[in-house]
Amino acid sequence: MNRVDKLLKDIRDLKVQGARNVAKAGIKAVIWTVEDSRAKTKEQLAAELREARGRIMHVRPTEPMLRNMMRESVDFAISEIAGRPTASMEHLKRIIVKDEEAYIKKMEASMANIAEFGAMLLPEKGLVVTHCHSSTVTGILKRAHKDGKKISVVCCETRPRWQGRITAEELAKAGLDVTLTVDMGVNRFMKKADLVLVGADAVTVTGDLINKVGTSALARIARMNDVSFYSAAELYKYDPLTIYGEREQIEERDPKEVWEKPPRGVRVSNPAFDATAARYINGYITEMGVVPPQALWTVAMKKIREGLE
Ligand code: RUB
Repeated sequence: MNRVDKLLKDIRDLKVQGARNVAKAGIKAVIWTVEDSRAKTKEQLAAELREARGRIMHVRPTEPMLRNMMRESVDFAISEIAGRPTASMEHLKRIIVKDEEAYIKKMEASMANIAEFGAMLLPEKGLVVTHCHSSTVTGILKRAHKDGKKISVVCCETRPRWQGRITAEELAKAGLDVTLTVDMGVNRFMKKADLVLVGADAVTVTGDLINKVGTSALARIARMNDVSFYSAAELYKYDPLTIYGEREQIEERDPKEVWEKPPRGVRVSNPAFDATAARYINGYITEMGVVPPQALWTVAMKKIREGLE
């Protein structure tokens, strides 16, 4: 198995998890495709890039950030190939690798903005409930802690793959006050919570949020208790295809993740994500600032070349 295939397998097996990390790994897969290419001609290199993009884009189905970045960055690489007819193969490869690395740098810059806006939104002292593991959410919480805010965090354990443990460990290491709860145990903390803060895998044109399964229940419990509900989402999480009526596909994972050997007659359901209606969401914390769900697509379209232009 070559290193690109190995990386794609790691994404499928959740060794790489979370939309941003998956998108970054996608960019890395493009870089490795170029570095390992034995293409003799520029046409062959472009064809290899197109083929790799197809495989990378669909490695997990509910990841528009990965798809948006693959479309944009590989289109750009192909335009570099077409626009530099006299460049040597080696030179072209170096240029493409540099371009791809620039996408990762831009992601880091967006993350820094989100962390700043998100940290400002948090109270000086308070309780935040979160779910799953979102690098965007932990980025905000760590930034708020660094800014001197006294934030306690309740992490839902997030069955069946326990991503809540990753969040809890990361935040505890950073010095935050952390409690891990079984998923449905979150109800008892909600009355005291100041805010629910989750990540995003996809945001639709109507402002609905697709995130780790259990997020929609959390949003409803928050609303019942008058607790604000925010999602931290880089604008690449917006799926431009939803404007044409396409529904975000929800990844259904192997039932064995839930129950290795269920008894006969028991069907096991294991959706990775669920949809939270925009009406439960106070706002999305993006790199451009905090935007209401109904405005997200307009702001996102300024960033994403694909779609309405
Ligand atoms: C992860 C998950 C995260 C989002 C956002 O699901 O639902 O909340 O991907 O993460 P999984 P980030 O573990 O199945 O990938 O903010 O890091 O993009």
